[in-house]
Amino acid sequence: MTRVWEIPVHDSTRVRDARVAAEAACAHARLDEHRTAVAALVATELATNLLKHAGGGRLVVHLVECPGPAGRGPAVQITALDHGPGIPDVTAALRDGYTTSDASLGAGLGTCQRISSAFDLYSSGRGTVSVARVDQSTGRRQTAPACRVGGINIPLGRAEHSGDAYSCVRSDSRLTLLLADGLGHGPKAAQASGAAVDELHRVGHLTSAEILRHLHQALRPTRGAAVAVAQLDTDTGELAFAGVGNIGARLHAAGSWEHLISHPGIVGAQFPANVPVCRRPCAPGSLLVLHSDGLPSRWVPPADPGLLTHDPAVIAATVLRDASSAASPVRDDTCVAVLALDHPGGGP
Ligand SMILES: [Mn+2]
Repeated sequence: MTRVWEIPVHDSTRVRDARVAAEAACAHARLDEHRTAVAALVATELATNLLKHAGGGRLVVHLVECPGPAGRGPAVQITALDHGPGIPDVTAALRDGYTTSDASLGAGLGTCQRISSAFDLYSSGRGTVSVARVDQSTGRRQTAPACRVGGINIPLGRAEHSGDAYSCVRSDSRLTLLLADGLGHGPKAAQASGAAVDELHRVGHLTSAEILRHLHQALRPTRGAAVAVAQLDTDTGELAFAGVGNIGARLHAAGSWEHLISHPGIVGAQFPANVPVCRRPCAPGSLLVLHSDGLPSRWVPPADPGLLTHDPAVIAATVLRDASSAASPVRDDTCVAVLALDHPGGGP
């Protein structure tokens, strides 16, 4: 089940809440004292920045798996989202020791970047999204993998657990991204999507259609879920997508966006006799966005191609931020997961 801490940061008392949430998440992830101190410092800095530079925003802390080659343990992911004016000079802001005010007690974004296991930030006129991950590793990742996965998951009404879940497993040349939306929301929805993630880890070596059939059996004791499975063959670059129920999927390839369609049904309850599998060639630079129906289905893909080269969690959080508005409040758990295929050498 996906445990999430969401902290609206609109006054200075919430900075402490941000730190406490980061510490609680580290305890869940069994990170040591040093890494916990790192996460607490980063959460404090990002929350302080929301107040100082953006007139407030929100901080979302959750645990993510690190699908690294060594199968690392969980990481604490800290995401800060705001609708502020944006950072005029990101390069300068990320310089270690940089601060905009003499009175600042903050460590600065450069320090956050240096001490986190992974850190990325996207800033535009629509605001800033920062993502820091802290795991048990010391130092930064040496080599960039050929494809990267990241996401964000925000439960309805700041509930402790999200009824949505995403996960990614790798088995030889098969990299499989799953997004599950347990029916409704609340603990029973979280149980259903959690069961989907658990089963994925048992059957990640199978094809996307076979995985869905196994999930249907595994989810029978639960209330069921909408589930989509996107499987990339990292040798051939072919993506195989199959979904049952209402999971949104958009593929960005060769410069344009395409909807990938799921089949009606409920995994664990009403499984279709035949699940169509959609196959697409995916060149480096392609990007797949999966999302639950907490995100309005008519969300508009980001106009700035520069965003698409960022950390997948930053892309996911930016899509989520820009799709929701005060005029159409979110009525469900909302999860967005992104799979990005890197260009050789890691550049755009
Ligand atoms: Mn839903």
